[in-house]
Amino acid sequence: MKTRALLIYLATLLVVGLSQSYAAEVPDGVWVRDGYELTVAEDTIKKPRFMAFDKNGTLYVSVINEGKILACQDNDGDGRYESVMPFIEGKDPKSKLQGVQFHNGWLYFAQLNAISRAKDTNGDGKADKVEEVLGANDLPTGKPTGHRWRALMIHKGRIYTHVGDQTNATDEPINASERKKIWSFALDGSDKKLFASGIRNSEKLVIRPGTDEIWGVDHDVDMMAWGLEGKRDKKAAEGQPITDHNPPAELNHYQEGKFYGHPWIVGKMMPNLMFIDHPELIKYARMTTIPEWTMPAHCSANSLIFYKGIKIPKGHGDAFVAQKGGWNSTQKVGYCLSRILFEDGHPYGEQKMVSFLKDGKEILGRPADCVQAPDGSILFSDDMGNKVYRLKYVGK
Ligand SMILES: [Ca+2]
Ligand SMILES: [Ca+2]
Ligand SMILES: [Ca+2]
Repeated sequence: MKTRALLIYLATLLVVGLSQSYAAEVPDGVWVRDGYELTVAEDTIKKPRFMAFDKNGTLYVSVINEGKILACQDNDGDGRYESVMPFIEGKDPKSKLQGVQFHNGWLYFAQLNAISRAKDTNGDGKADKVEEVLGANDLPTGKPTGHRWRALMIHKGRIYTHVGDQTNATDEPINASERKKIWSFALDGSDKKLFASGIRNSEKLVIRPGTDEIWGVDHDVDMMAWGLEGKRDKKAAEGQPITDHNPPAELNHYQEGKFYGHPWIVGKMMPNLMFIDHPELIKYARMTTIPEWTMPAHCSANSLIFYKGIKIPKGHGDAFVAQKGGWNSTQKVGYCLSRILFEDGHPYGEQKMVSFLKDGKEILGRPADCVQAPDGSILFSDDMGNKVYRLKYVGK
């Protein structure tokens, strides 16, 4: 008996030792703001995309390429999610399973052709009740091209969704397509209403704490001045002096009935140079609501959260933005998690929190989505490095 106990003890030591020595580390060269600690929360998921927590602290992660949503548990509360189980699986990767949100005991999830909800009714950790709330016929979809990642948000009994432009910048009458717009529905899928338009690609919508305001980040157009620059050689810095710096990525406050400029007006009321001769350019400019904040061109601001609580000093009400970094700049831009500082409901500054750009050249990660964990830390997914990171304030 004694020997057996000793063997079990030794085996446990070995397993603990091995799991510790194999625990993934933050790559050398990742920059983290002073006062914060960056650790790896999860490193077994291939291309983790969007994330949501339920009330018990289970983290759900969508994996587009595998058509799955994984349920992750941090059983000992150390910030590392050691248990990863499929909650939903078998969805077509082409359906772009992305947006997830927990609401009223259900995990809602968005695909290009559906918004559904799922529940685990027998406690085995897997969804066994899955219902389609909205199908392809109800949803704004259009051609399966372009920016196909469906945003999903539920707020005050309404489902909000958006699908981006079917091309880089589609010049068509505003009402010609249901894309480039935010729509809302009742929770049972009825009562479809147009909410806002002129939006290129806002993959996540969020509510600003203490309000009913809907906010989102919008990727703006690529190749904007290529027609003037006369070159498509993105390796030659002199080839795109305008396109490298324009147009900015946007943080928008989306309001009912408003138009946000795309594709004709970009950033803070600047004409999209592709449409400089468009007969209705000024009409569209007069209609446009400009962003509340802009971020560097081609940073690919992909997702955001508003921070709630006190675990990050003065963090309550600030936005954190996952910037994936884009292809259309000769310089590397983005590849970071940034914080947009708010006062009286409006942004006034931006700080880099984590940067995955080493020496301005080497890309060590691409933040895709961010969420606030129940313990007040921020988790963000990196779908290039196959990790979920955890950023925690540790300063005094
Ligand atoms: Ca753990
Ligand atoms: Ca189940
Ligand atoms: Ca805009």
